[in-house]
Amino acid sequence: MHTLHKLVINTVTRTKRKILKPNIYKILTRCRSTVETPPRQSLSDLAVPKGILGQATCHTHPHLIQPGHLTCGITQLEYKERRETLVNKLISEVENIHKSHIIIIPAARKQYMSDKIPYVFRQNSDFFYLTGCLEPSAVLVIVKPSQTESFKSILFVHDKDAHAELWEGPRTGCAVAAQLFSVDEACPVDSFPTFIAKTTAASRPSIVWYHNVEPPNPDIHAAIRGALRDDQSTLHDPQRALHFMRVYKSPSEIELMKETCYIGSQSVNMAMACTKPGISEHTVGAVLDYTCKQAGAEHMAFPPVIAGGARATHIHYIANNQLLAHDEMLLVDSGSQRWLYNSDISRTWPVSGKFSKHHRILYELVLAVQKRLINILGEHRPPLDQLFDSMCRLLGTQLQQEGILPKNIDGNELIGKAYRLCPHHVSHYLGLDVHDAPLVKRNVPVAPGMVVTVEPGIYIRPDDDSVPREFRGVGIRIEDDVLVTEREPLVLTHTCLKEPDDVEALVGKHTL
Ligand SMILES: [Mn+2]
Repeated sequence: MHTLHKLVINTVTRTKRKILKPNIYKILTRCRSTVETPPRQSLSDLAVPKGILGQATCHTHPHLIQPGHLTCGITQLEYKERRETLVNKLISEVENIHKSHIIIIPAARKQYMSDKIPYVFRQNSDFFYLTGCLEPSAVLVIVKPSQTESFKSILFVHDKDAHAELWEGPRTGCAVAAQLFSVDEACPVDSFPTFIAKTTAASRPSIVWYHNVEPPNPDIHAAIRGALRDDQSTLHDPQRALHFMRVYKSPSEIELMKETCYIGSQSVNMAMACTKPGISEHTVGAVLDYTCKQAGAEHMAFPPVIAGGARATHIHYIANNQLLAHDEMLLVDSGSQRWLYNSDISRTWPVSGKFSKHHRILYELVLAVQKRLINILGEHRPPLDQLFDSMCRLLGTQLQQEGILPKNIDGNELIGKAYRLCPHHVSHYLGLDVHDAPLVKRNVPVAPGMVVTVEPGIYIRPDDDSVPREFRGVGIRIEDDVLVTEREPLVLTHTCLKEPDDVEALVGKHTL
């Protein structure tokens, strides 16, 4: 990253210093700092065990995790408190003191691209949010007996196994997992089916909280379904309550969001700097990937859209295999994942480094709408669905002013025409998942602590004869990640260039 980072900085120094505020070193050194305030840990039994374990710890990977934290930026206590909050939320949803509650949250299992060849493992976000555990196929079970206030957290993990560890690397094992993840008990995953059958049988009548649809680990699904075959257990879904927790970011999560958004921003800036006519979309993708990883991301947040010219009118274009032509605009929708927290950024820039007259008209129009929407988000904190209505209205009016839509239409007809040119939603929640907390509907007003995207666009097909010819065959989207606060909304991706003059100053300034 150092070399690439210097290159972007030098480029910008030569052109316009103010457009990049380099503080990536701050991010990279944050975790190495020895002057960090010690994390708040009220319970003396919370401590991260030493030794080589199944995942990075503050002892083995001090360059990644601060002392006393379980995962980067998050303490054992915060994970413990999340489990407590979840239990209290679920119990208040279905108040019945005569019933026991059993909450089952499985980890993701490994996915394979072909025989024994795994994809990069991605933990299930709900499970990670409650445990900080990165182990595949683990299971969190929380048991709260009827008539009692207290509950017990049990984590099922893979126990130590010399042969398996020879192939796959060290495991945390049951003896250490309880301490590491600050749960009451850790048991081998193999014992989960028997445990769940016995526990449900002994807890009747019980309420079992388990996400039954699209289970993250189908291997244990049958065991859970089997345990529920009596008529004294009722199945409920814990996901809605969990998503209502996850949608509000804690102060430590906000720091992690700032960091991933900064990394994502710098990678898109670098992609701009490397763009030249004749290079392929795939090469731009390699720059994004490299820059994200060098800056501390595990990988990109999703397969990026890197679409030159009319290809940008296909919203989910990810073939990314065409060469970029001099007269095209390039739309990039990309993001980084750092410690499972995602950024999601879209920018559109001219391949040549200079906007054509008509491309600039469209670009400035989308940018004006995007900035207005960010203001609306702060001024009114509307539900995201309402922000979408605002986008359609604003786009319609602006397109009319530029003579792109006919002047003689208004109201719903105008909004309808604008919607046809921007057929996707203007916003989604962002966090551990790119489309975060999907069970929180977009009809609830946004509130401080939420991170949302603001991403208006216009997509004009080459054969769209309802639009003047000179505007056809282009897709433009500008997307920032915004933290809703008590005051002004905070644009977490503010270091990613979007002013047209700044963009022109950066595009093509770095030779690969
Ligand atoms: Mn998005």
